Amino acid sequence: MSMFCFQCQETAKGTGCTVRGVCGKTEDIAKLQDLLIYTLKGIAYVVTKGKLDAGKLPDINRQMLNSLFMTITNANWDGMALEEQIKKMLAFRNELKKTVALPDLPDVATFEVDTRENMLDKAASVGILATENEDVRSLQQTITYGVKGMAAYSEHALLLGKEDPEIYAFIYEALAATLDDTLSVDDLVALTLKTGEYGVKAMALLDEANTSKYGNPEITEVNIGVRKNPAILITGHDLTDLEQLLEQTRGTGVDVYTHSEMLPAHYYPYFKKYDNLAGNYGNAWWKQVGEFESFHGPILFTTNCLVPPRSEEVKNRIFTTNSAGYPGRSHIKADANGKKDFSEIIALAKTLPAPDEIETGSIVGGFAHNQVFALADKVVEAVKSGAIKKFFVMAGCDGRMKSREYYTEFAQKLPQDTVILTAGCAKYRYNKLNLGDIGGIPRVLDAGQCNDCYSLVLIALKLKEAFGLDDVNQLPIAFNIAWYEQKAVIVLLALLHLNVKNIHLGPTLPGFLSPNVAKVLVDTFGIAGMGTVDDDMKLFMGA
Ligand code: SF4
Ligand code: SF3
Repeated sequence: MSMFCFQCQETAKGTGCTVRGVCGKTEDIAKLQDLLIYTLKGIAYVVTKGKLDAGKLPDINRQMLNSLFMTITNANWDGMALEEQIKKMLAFRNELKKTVALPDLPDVATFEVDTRENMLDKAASVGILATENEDVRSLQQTITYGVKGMAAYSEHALLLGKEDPEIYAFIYEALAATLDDTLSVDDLVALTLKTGEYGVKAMALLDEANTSKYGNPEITEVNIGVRKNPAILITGHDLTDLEQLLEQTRGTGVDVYTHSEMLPAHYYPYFKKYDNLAGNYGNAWWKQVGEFESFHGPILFTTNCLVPPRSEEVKNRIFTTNSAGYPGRSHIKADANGKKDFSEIIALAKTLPAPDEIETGSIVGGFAHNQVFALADKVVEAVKSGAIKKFFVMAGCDGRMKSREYYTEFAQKLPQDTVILTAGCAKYRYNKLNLGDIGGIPRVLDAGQCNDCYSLVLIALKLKEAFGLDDVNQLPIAFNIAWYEQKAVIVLLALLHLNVKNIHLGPTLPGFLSPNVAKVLVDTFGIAGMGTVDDDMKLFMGA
């Protein structure tokens, strides 16, 4: 076995990628990511054992977030960038060690690597399989993946100037706990739920960061056709990058289109002033391979999901920033004030043709908490009158597996008196189906990006209050969630922390759940996998 990774839904045979990732990840990249995580655990060890105040480590905290984000599926493919990050974090660890007197430091706090070769050697002994007990390994990884997702959301908040020292302290606590052999399975289950608790905090922080800067999302019609100008496509999740790109392209004759998870940017009032924000091009991340070919202009990746392009022509139009990376391509860094210079991208756009039209029309979204609260009376009335019988939370990620056609069929077969609440790139499986409305309330309510699942939670809590219920599980809401990468893991853990029961998770249950850990989730929370559309429909509708 040359590598081992089972962090995403597409993992080989549902159990683990051992030769090369289904995503395209090579053995070297997998190992460098493993070693980067191990290096972060070393820092977490020193911080927790040394009882250091996480709030007082600003540079390390920020680089912790960035490092964790770099290891998320489809974020960073650049071995050189990973190598550099490992060295940077080792230097931080060594500096930290000088500030505390800790006896008998273990390997995680003392190992040194300098060349690619000895990094790969070291990685071979510190990967996921280094933990022998299958259940302990499963919980350690569940916590680690939740922490990765939490770090991603915290990094977006950070780039908007919002930080929470408690989240950093928890990240250190959680990573250090994955090194602790004395913890029982029960301790680790408790820590898994605590990870969900901090996931809620991270999503709330990002919501506050986004809405305080860009306003509350509002109902918006987004053009999915194209104009005739040359253009730049921006993808990933980071709104500050979009803002800077729109400012810098203003008046240049270059349009900007969003792709995949950047679509919800259109819902924020702040971005409506940019007439160079032309629309949304294409669909979820996995369709980028074809869609980027017909787009013709440069593509800026602000985060995952980056799929390795199949042609040099497309590759040469890729630019990355933040935790995203691709070997041989420009990575745009911020200056000390967070400003980025996108002039290279804009100059390239001017030399390239306008995008080919792949579809026309528009889609509607913007149903985050504030907008739905504004409609609350109407929604409550529709439920009371029986016009809305049930809500289906179908948030999460999309992916390329054929079995995900389930979600399109499920949406199509849902009775007319049901409403879908969505967030994340999972929406592309049904957001162009024209499923109609119920008394003016659209049957697909898109709150935004995957982190905006936070909005769906607030909406559920608001409905609980409106109906005078004690428990969200008494509401007419079913959860039929699709997952792919580690941000979906933190969303799931957040829902479990909030005690949401009977979540259906598809298209397959995570490969990183051992049979015993999966059983705990099934027994405690009623988690279930995906069945056939007809069976699941009967189950959910109670027929
Ligand atoms: Fe396999 Fe997913 Fe890991 Fe890629 S990220 S190597 S597909 S488990
Ligand atoms: Fe999608 Fe990658 Fe997860 Fe933010 S863009 S939801 S998969």
